[in-house]
Amino acid sequence: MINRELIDASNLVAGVDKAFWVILTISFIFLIGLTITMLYFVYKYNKKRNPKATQIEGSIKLEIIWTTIPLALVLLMFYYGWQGYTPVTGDPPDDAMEVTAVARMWSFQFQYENGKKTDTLYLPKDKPVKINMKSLDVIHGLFIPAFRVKSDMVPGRDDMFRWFIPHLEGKFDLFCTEYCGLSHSYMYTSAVVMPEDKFNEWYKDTTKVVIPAGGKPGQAGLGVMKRIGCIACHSSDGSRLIGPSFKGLYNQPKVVIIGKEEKEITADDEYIKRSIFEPNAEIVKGFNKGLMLSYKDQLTDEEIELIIEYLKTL
Ligand code: HEC
Ligand SMILES: [Cu+2]
Repeated sequence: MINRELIDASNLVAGVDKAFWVILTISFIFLIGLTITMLYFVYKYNKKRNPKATQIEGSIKLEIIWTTIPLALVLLMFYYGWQGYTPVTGDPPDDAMEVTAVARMWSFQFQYENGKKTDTLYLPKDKPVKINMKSLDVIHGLFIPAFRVKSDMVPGRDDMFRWFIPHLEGKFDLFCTEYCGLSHSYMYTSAVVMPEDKFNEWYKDTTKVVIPAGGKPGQAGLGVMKRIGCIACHSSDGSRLIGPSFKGLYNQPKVVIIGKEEKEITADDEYIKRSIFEPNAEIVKGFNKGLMLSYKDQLTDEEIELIIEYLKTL
């Protein structure tokens, strides 16, 4: 049996943790040392024991000591910090698997080289992986604490990445670390590390959505919307979130604004599809433009149909 505690979850753990402990230890030594010295001086030099203050005119010896010792200490911290940080930002090995992490308000999507897209990050054990960071709207952050992987995701920058080798099987927390708006807390998912053969089996299986059998009508559509994060902005019970509620939407009249003109339309299949693929062409009256971004590359026509099936039930 392997002792899980003895294996680092990724190749970055050792370096990052060493820097952390070195800095923490030095800080603690100073905290305790300074507190003791301070208390001792309060005792020794109070007015009763030391009624007449001594004037000290400077000391070369002291100055050399308090320059060189702290210098050595900060260089030591720098050394371990550098050691831990260079593998985080260095070039990935040529055989690294690439995954693109796409963040938007308020969900993550992971896109694989064969076109697979998921809301959970699946990885093979002991294989290097390079994660390209992409944001569609505001600054998000991708953080997998167990792997010591953390990176900002900046819109408009396509050159940011992190690479690492996961060494432990299991499910690890993954979440956004920039306060990116109202439903920031929805950006919470996991990284799942599997043995290589199991991962390959999963990777080759390109059937897109697993539709649960025997569920209520529309449940599959609700599943798609949960997975891709629509429910961060849309409710199903009539309450207003960032976007209009889906309740009573389907096939009902609706006032939208196109350019500057108001127009009454019916929320039929075509309208709903347009709302998802070109959300900013028609804006629902009373709501803001530019908040919902297109899902053109993220949803298939079949998935849109499942969503519409669900909207019909509301
Ligand atoms: C970041 C918040 C946000 C997310 C995420 C989001 N939307 Fe929207 N959505 C809006 C806003 C705001 C509007 C109203 C403005 C407009 O019409 O574009 C809207 C409008 C709509 C409309 C038109 C509604 C109506 O009452 O006419 C539909 C349909 C829709 N969204 C579906 C979706 C689906 C499906 C998803 C997930 C694939 C989704 N939205 C994800 C914010 C969001
Ligand atoms: Cu975020």
